[in-house]
Formats: sequence, structure tokens, C-alpha cells
Amino acid sequence: MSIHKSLSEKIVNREIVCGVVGLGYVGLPLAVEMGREGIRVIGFEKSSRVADLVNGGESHIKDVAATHVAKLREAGLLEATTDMSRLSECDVVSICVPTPLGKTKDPDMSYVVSVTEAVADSLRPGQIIVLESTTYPGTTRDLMLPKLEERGLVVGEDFFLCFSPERVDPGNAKWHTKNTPKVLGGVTEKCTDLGVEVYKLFIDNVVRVSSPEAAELTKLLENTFRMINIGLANEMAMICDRLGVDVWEVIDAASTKPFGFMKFTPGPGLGGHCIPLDPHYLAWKMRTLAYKTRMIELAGEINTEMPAFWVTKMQDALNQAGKALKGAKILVLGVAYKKDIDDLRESPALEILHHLSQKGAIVKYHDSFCPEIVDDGHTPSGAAGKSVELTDDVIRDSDAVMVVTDHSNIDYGHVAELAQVLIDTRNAAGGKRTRAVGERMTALSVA
Ligand code: SAJ
Repeated sequence: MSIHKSLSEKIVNREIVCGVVGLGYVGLPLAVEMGREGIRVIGFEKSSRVADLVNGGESHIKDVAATHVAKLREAGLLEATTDMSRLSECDVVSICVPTPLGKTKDPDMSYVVSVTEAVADSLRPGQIIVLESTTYPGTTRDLMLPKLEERGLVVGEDFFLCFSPERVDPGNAKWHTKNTPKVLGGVTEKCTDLGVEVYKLFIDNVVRVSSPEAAELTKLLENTFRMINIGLANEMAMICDRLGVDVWEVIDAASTKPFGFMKFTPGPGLGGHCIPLDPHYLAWKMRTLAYKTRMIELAGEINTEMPAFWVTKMQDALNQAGKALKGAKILVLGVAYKKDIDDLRESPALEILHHLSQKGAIVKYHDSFCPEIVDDGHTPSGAAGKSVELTDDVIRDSDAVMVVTDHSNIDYGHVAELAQVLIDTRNAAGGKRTRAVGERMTALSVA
């Protein structure tokens, strides 16, 4: 019987052993979904702390309940190891490691390369390898495949290679690993067949595409679409500010169109571990082909400009109140990259805190989700510090308040009543009046 056929049988009978490399916010939920379908899973981690945690039946990922990990441990369906040579025990290997960008926005493929080399070291006939990490088109075929074929095994016959982008949205109550449609494309037809057969065991809807490049580009289109439209919303905010029009009123009115429009909102800039990064994989790849992805570059410029734009708004508003930014006591509300989470990655709040302190303001922040901003060596100067308690006095004593992240646990109408000046980058207070300035404030500036 051919390798393909015998693998297919093992898949149908759920006799396969699945390996998941990287037990982070993508890998651990994936491993748990596999285990819950009765598939034996080996998690591979470079951190012995994480491996020990999982083997102790615990979870370091908010979206994964420790009880689920403990249950799979008791059933003998999940174990974690740092021993990469055990990859040879796995019929399927899903790779969920980081693909960060360097300072010059070039992809850092070091994690993918080192894992690929470990997989190649233990590669044997009958293995299905699936890369899930967001990356530039061509990574699977041009970077991984040559390393995997080095020892003479042939893709599509001896082993099988696919790309299937992760679509994990941490904290999303509705969409999680099992019920979010999963795109998958293999290097050959048989690779795609087997990859789809495996993932159908634990994902409700697997969307088959014809190649790994199609799958790689699918993810980049999804997030580039968001980044560019957020850039458009931010440019519209700057246009409306110059025209003295309330951009939020315009966006809300446009959102009444029942077709052909999708609401995006302006804000303090672009944060997170996906949207600011993913489009730059595409831009980088196309630069190597002498093609300039103009939309991505331009949207990136606009989004990057937003922290400075808001600091200028703050300066103008204080000026109207007869105060200088230098020496002013500023309270920033919310520093996480988006509401109701504790993630500071690429948060524009860090740039805003930096700019304000650079201009001599005396800056405090309050964010109950982020009690401390620790200087990790990459933190902009002036951003590190501890969250202060939010009291009426702290608001009143501040010369100005800036809402940067609109966490749901704050009454912004009350803040607007007490604040001498309010710069509301999220329109969290709905444009409410401010007492001292006395003018109706658009969300962007003092009218
Ligand atoms: N933002 C705006 N205006 C908007 C939307 C977002 O300024 O209209 C800002 C946010 O404040 C944040 C950044 O953009 O700083 C990114 O926000 P996001 O809502 O895109 O959230 P992320 O970064 O958590 O994106 C993830 C992505 N998930 C994956 O890549 C698997 C993205 O594809 C999802 O669409 C997004 O979650 C989501 O919808 O929650």
C-alpha cells in the first residue's frame, strides 16, 4: 500500500500522532482541539517552563482553560517536551512559532528555520508537515521544502508539506480555533488532500486552496485589508479635523449604508501582533521582486503618524486653555493595543507616552489591564511606569486627559465632566462637553 493510502487510513482511524511545535496563543489551543478529538498530541516547546506547566495540567494561555489541559493529560492524549528528536514520533507536525519583524521591517525567519531544520533532522516517510505561522508568500516552498528534501525524501510521495494560516483572535468570545474556518494549501495535490483530511478531524470548516502560496497570501490579504482600511479611517480623521467636521458622525452616518461599506474607526495608531506586522511580509517579498506595494507603504505611513497627530491635538487643546504642554500634568487612559485586553505589543500608547514626556509633560497613565509598562529595552523612553489609581481627584488635578484605549470598565462621560481638557482618540465619551473649555469637543480637538 502507498504511503499516502496508509496515512489516509491512519487519519480516518484517528491513529495518527500529532505534533504541535510552539505552545503559545496559536499552538496550545490547536493541541487542545486535536486532543479533544481523541488524537494523541505531543507539544514541542523550547521553553522547559511552558513544557512543565502543560505537563502539570496547567495553561499559560488565557483562552485555554487549565481544566481542558489537565483532562487531556489524565487521558494520556497530551504531553509536552523540549526534545525535538521526538518529532519522528509524529505523523503530523503543525508549526506555530513566531515570525516577528526586525526593526527594518524585514521578516525574522529564525524560528521557522530552526524548527524546519529540527523537522528535517528527524523527517521520515509518512509525515505531514504544516506551517501555520504568518509569513511571506513562498516561505513553505522556497525556504522549508529544500531543507526537508535534503536527505532525499520526496515531497508528495514520502512526506507531505502544507501551509495553513492561523486565524486565532485572542479573547474573541465567539470565534475560536475549532469554529473558525481554516484555509489549507499543499505543495502537491496529495499534500493538500492529506492536510485537509487531518485538519477536518478537529476543525469544523477546512477551506482547501491549490497551493501554499495561495494560503500564505490569503492570510496576508485578510490583515492587509484591515491595516489599509484603518489607515483610511485615520486619514479621514485628519481630513475632518482640518474641515472642523466630527469624523465619528461621518463614519456613523456612512455605516447606515446596508451594502458596500464596512465600518473602521480612527484611533491612536496601529497596535497588536498581527495587523502592524503582517502586511510588511508582503511588502518585503515584493521588494525582492522590484515591486513597491504602494497601498501598504502609504497606509503604514498614515497609521504611524497617528501618535504624533494626537500629541499635537493635545498641545493645541492646552494652548486654547492657555497652558503649555511643557510642565502640564497629563493623564493617559488605557495603554493596551486595543480595548479590554492586557497586550501592549506595538501599542501606539507607548509612542504617545514617549512623545508627551519628550515635550516636557508630566505624564501618568491608568490601565487596569496593564498595571505596569516594563522597559524591555525596546520600550520608547518615557513610556515605562506603573498604572495609577483612577480617582476623581486624579482627573481633576490633571491639566488634560487623553483616552488612548477605551477599555469598557471606565465611565467616560464622568471623565468628560471632570476633565479640564479631554482628547478622546476613540470617541469613548461620545464627544461630550468639557467643563473648563466650555466648547463641544469633536473627538479630535477643541472645536
Ligand atoms: N484599530 C483601529 N480601528 C479599527 C480597528 C482596529 O484603530 O477600526 C486598531 C486597534 O485599536 C489595534 C489595531 O488596529 O491597535 C489592530 O486591531 P484589530 O482589531 O485588527 O485586532 P488584532 O490586532 O488583535 O487583529 C486580530 C487579527 N487576527 C488574526 O490575525 C488571526 C485580525 O485578523 C482580526 O480581524 C482581528 O484580530 C479582529 O477582528 O479582532
